[in-house]
Amino acid sequence: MAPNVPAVKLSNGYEMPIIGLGTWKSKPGEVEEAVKNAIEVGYRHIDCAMVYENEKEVGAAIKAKIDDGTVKREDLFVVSKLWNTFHQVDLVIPTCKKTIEDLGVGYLDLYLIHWPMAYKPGPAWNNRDENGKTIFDLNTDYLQVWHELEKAVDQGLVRSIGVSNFNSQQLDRLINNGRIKPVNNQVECHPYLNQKKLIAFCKERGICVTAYSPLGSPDRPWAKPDDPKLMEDPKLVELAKKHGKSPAQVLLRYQVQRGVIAIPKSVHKERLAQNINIFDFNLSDEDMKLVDSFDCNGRVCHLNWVNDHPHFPFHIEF
Ligand code: NAP
Ligand code: SBI
Repeated sequence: MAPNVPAVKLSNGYEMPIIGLGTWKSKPGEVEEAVKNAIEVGYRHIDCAMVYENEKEVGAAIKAKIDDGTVKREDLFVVSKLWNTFHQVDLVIPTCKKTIEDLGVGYLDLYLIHWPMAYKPGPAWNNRDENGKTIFDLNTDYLQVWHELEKAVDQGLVRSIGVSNFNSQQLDRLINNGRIKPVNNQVECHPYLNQKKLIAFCKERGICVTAYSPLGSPDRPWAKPDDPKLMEDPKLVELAKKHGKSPAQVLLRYQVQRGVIAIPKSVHKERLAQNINIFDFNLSDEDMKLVDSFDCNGRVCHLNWVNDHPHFPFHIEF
């Protein structure tokens, strides 16, 4: 039977399921089946982005599961993100509308600024100069982007707005200058980068946190054979054995037990089911402390190739 997934209440009253499906790297040819299977096994939260180049296929799967009566639109929590080449004020609302159109969902439950860094618009996701360097747009500030997202709420395109990959200073700048408070910050989070300080900071401000790459993103395109593999960490494997669960299940249970939303990606039905079946066991305080102790600044989505952008988020501690 599909588990009943708990939800986190957002500061504006909407509810966001604590486990969602990640869709980055899910190929257009496999993501449709993955999303259908995910809905089948109980997922109601889907994490999307225009830059994943698969929103039409995700949308086809959502439509299929609404058409066959498995879910209604209002049962789903659909998230998408505005990519860095669409930060310019006249591009934000049209880009949001294109995502809604591709997903075929009518409105988004949550729309995020994917990164605080604006890139030059153009045909590519990263428009590069003759040296292969991403061209930044230094005239567009994420605060202007935020004001456009506020208009998207006013226009009924999106129910909630938030950010991704924002640091504490960038969040406070939005809070102090915006009309609407961000409800969510989606950041890389797993035991090798447990984000304790950023999570506490967000909590104090009523902002919930979504953990991306909660399994350590082993399929990230820049992974090297010798990089540490979180799911194979011997201490984690031992803890998983003790609970009769998989390492992935322990990683996800760790997040939900600390009130953090997690969005594992998989295109395999058995893993999709495994990753949402985490509500029938508990990690003890001692187990949680052990997992906390794995923290080692092990960021995998470091984007160090754009670390000279003035709004690069990872130069300060959190
Ligand atoms: P992840 O969810 O940490 O890991 C995905 C990898 O784990 C895939 O290789 C998947 O393989 C494998 N996997 C899934 N379940 C498993 C299980 N039970 N046992 C063993 N292996 C398992 O990585 P991610 O895709 O980087 O992060 C998740 C989502 O977060 C993304 O898809 C995206 O939606 C979001 N994200 C957002 C940002 C951002 O900037 N906002 C950045 C990164 C990620 P199979 O698919 O083959 O099963
Ligand atoms: C992409 F589509 C291409 C590159 C890339 O690198 C950083 C991580 C990221 C992102 O920005 N959001 C993701 O889900 N993955 C990504 C996505």
